[in-house]
Amino acid sequence: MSEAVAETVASRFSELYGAEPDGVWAAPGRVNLIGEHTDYNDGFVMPFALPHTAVAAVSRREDGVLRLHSADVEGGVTELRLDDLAPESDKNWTAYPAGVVWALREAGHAVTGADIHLSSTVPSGAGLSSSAALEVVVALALNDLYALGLRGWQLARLCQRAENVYVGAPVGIMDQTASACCEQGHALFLDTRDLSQKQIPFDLAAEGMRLLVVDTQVKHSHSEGEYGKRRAGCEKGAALLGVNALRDIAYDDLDAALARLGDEEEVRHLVRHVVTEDERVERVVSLLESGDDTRSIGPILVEGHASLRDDFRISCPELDLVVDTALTSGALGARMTGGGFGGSAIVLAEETDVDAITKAITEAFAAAGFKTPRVFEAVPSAGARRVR
Ligand code: GAF
Repeated sequence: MSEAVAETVASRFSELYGAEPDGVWAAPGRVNLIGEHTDYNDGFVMPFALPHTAVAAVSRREDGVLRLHSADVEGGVTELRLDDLAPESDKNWTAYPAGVVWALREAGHAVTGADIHLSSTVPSGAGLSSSAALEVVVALALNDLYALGLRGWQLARLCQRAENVYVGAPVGIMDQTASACCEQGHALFLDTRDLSQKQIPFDLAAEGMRLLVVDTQVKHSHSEGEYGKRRAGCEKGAALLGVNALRDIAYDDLDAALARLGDEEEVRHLVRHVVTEDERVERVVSLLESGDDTRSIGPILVEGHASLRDDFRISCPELDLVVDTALTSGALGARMTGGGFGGSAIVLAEETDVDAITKAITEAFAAAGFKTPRVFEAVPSAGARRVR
């Protein structure tokens, strides 16, 4: 994110609110390398931050008023009274920043108001955490302006609560933690049970590779039912198996656990995905840490896609087409990423194959009558920070 962007957001703030902002902050979207739908099962994930960010110019207020404006949404300034903020009272984009203010106050932090102007380059509805970026940038700004002293993972927990309770979307903790805690040049190995973290160096360019994000342009939303149904199914599986969370089923005990699920066919599929996905994250981490050729993670990504498609059943024809076309055009690995039901896929490829793979995917989409996909390279970028 450039100084020029911070300047533009700050000067728009001044036009809107008649004074300079107290500061400007940025928080990124993320792409998940491996570990999908494991975060609400206390499992492992491995996202990294995108260069695309939500940027917020923010000033404190002392009068119990929250004013919100976005460069990305038509309409003027929304003015809310902090005392009126109530869960699930808002179905607009403003629920994300307002939810963060609500969550901070609920947790006992004396936030007395703010003027906020937001502008984001994170594609929305693309499975790249545009909502988490909005939440985290507001949380970080208020953390600084009110000197709350909260750490990245604590901000992530508050943002997740905002999204679960205020917005009403039953998401896990991955996206907010990724936005708050990722570091440039690294993927984040996160244990979602205790939020312990390890930054894993991830520099594909040094090995002659690239990671592409292919946004299918099929929009998805987590407040709609399917995400919640998968989550409820996983919780049912844990209850039937007598564990706190599916994370507690060891990979070596998977067959025995599946046998114990009797005629719970649907739950069996969900359990198998989650337990095998955790194992895939651990395999990717140990391959990356062993210093082996990073190309060896490719087949694990492909296994992950098959599991999401066949067991978790959250892929769609567009995502499958990206993966199949990428693989037949020479990609090292590919899979859907994020919540599913649309959104984006990732493709691991030799640098020299990027153009041919991109062309093949674009042509395959045209032939299938799908919208033109948006393809870009994802470089592990910085997490949330103050930029001005
Ligand atoms: C979405 C959710 F917000 C995350 O918490 C996570 O569950 C992900 O889907 C699937 O891995 O991005």
